[in-house]
Amino acid sequence: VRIEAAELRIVNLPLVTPFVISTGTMTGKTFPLLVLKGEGLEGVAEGVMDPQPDYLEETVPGAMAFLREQLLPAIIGKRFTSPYELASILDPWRGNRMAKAVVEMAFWDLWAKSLGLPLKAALGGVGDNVDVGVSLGIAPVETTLERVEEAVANGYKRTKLKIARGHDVKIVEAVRALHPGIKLTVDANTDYGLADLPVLQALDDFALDYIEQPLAYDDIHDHAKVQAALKTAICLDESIRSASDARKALELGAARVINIKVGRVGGFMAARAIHDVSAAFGAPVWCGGMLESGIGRAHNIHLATMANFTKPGDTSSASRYFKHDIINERLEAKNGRMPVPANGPGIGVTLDRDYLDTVTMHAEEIR
Ligand code: OSB
Ligand code: MG
Repeated sequence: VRIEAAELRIVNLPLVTPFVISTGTMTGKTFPLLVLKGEGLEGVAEGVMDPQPDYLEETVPGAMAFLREQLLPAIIGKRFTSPYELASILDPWRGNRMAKAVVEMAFWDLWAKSLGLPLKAALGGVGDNVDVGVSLGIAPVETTLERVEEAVANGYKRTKLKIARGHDVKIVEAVRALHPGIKLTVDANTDYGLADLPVLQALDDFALDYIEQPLAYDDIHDHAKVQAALKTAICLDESIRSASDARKALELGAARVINIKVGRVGGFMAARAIHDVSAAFGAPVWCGGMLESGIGRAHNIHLATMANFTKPGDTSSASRYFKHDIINERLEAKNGRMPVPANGPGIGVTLDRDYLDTVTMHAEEIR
């Protein structure tokens, strides 16, 4: 496909409820939206960077400048016969994985559409739906218990509790007391250090499926020390940027489970490589989320159809986050299973351009 032009926007969607994690509170979701145009088709993707660098280093303003001034001009007007060819432009550049992922993911959508294939087929995934769970933000015990009750009643296959120092053992204990049998996990988003090992060891007694990202976003080594001191598996999210990171983490015993976010690792080529190296180590993976709109959510669901995504992902119903989505389709899970969107080839969802215009903060055309 020849990429003829790009439409680049900043979108802001209000969240139904504020989402609180150890690094801060989100009341809305602000993200770059990219449409790549070529041969009468459109490939769409969104970026997962935050306005401020509080999850990883990349930011919305930084990504917008890089996309506008360097990345998009480097690919517009060129023909790429597959994502492998596009990688030859993206790979030599260091870092900026979230910005590269927006372009790479939009190209996969465009390419799959040019082949008339659903994205999952282009990726090598199978199936019409994927297992999903919920991610519950930090909240008082009573609120959390209500949210867990609701998630369980809706049939979600796993409940993930966000934790932070001082908001950990008590909350897990309260949830476990009422729900002894559910698949339960916690996500610290990097809030702990090696000195907090006793707290992590206290969490070891609650039959958690895994403890996600207890230590620093740029650490692998110290996670190996913590993993050696726990029965519970560690799952790495922020620390895994590439297949090489995954290989090192699994080799060192720093984790036994990997959270793959296609938007975090630079796109589907990297996501698939992490999936494959994890499978080679016998380590299950699952598909994480970043409170994406329907566009990023659709990409995530297609990714999660690959064979080694054996644990429930974070791609729960869009209505849990947004009153109104920017797509025409409704991405809603039933009994803990999220249907793979299939309204046409590629990601299988379509932009609701009228609503999109009302939530667009900024728009530009690059050619
Ligand atoms: O660590 O998985 C995370 C949301 C924002 C930033 C980081 C994370 C999350 C989530 C939300 O857990 C998952 C979702 O999209 O539902
Ligand atoms: Mg996480």
